[in-house]
Amino acid sequence: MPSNLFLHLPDGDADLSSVYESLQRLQAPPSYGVGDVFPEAGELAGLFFGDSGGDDTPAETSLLRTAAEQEFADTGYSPYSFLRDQPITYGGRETFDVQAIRRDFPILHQKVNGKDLIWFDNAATTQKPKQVIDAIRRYYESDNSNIHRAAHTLAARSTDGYEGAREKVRRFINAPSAEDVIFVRGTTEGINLVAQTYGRKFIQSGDEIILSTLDHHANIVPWQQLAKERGAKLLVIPVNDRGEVILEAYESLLSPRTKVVSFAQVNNTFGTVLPAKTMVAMARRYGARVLIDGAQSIPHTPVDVQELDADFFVFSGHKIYAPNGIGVVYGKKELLELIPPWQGGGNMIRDVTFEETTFSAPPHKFEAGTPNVADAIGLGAALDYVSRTGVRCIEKYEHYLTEYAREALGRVDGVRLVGNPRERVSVVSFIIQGMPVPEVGSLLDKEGIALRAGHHCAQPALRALGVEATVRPSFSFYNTTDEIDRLVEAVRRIAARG
Ligand code: C6P
Repeated sequence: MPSNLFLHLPDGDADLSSVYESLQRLQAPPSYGVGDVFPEAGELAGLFFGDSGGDDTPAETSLLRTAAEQEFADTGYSPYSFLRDQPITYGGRETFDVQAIRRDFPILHQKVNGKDLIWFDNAATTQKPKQVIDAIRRYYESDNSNIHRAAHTLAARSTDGYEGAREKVRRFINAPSAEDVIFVRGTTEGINLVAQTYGRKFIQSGDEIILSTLDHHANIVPWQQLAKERGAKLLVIPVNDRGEVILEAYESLLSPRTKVVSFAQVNNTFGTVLPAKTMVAMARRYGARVLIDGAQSIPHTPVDVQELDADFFVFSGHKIYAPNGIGVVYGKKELLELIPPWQGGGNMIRDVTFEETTFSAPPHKFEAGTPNVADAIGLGAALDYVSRTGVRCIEKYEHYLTEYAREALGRVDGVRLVGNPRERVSVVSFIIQGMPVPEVGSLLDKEGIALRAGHHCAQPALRALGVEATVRPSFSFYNTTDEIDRLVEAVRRIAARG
């Protein structure tokens, strides 16, 4: 049973010291302590004071909630907990109500193969709330125009929408300036951009680039291509049997020859959360530049690029409830100014003659041609949606779902969980003894359950744990334990046949 209890603060400026004092006064069960304060972007702040991941009873959780409700009765702050998937109401207001969230996602409400659709393929892509769909429709119905160039009203509206979305991204990842945020098609394009600009300019023969065994192919192939072209060497951080990077081995790979370290903050096959901040600090000691692939971290954990201190942070919009075809490269200003443009064309120049071109300042220097305005606006709407829901709340709820699924799947005869990282999020990988992975995927599809069954574009990671493929349910905050129960039942039936 989950034990997480939160406090929704109605605005980000709440007097947190008085909240702390009130929490200290609570007659909480001994297993609870006051945790950290998590001011969220936008209107929500959250305060977590549960025993994360513990196995406290519902009675204990309910006791604490009642105490919290009394303590905060006059403040307007709303304590709530994740007790199964029941909506928790406080002061007549529902707080984290998964059913209300689900109503925002039209695609979830359909039958597939005669069964209610269960979308457990969130690591591949997330579904879109109507707020995002509406933002895109509104844009095409009333504002569509090319940007930055024309004097007319629609161009001004489109430009404002596009640049407004850039500011929303800046706020979401806490970049120092919107000028540090470049729009691209997605993570893959973002990593290629950095490899082809920073990499081509600064990587020399004999230099070393460090990657992790847990990386997606998108963070392997571009660096491999660059290394071949420049005569550089790729070194790979190994993993242990749990599917965690071995930090001592990473330390021993680092040297003055290390020019770039690039790794996924969250792995897409086992859900491993890497100690990104520590890994960046370790690379810094050797003067290496660091790229963090945030494709799987951005939807599940708060990201603060200044705290991480990475030189580049890239992610895809479609993994965080935004449309396909839009993504982000954050880069430190001094680097973006130093590195050459990637592609040439309109929208990125100051002046062009047939002899010479001078380029715009970042970020426009990296955005040649007509950009994907509508989907950038959709990304802004998605980040608004996630911020309103509360990144910390999402993280805690998804952690709960992941642990619930791991525990239940692990108890099914014939199921072997693959990977057991101690810090993990959203993903469970498993195989069923004697059953080919693709067949399990097809059988689950017949039950209306969509998930990925294969190598997940992370073959080295899977091979390091001795398998070629797994079945991979991956969770979002619109999923429920009832859906997980249905998956587990289906897996039980399949395993019994195999
Ligand atoms: N992983 C998955 O099912 P793009 O395709 O550019 O949006 O994202 C690529 C990518 C990069 N890094 C990581 C860690 C990823 O997980 C992904 C995409 C999907 O796991 C599709 S293969």
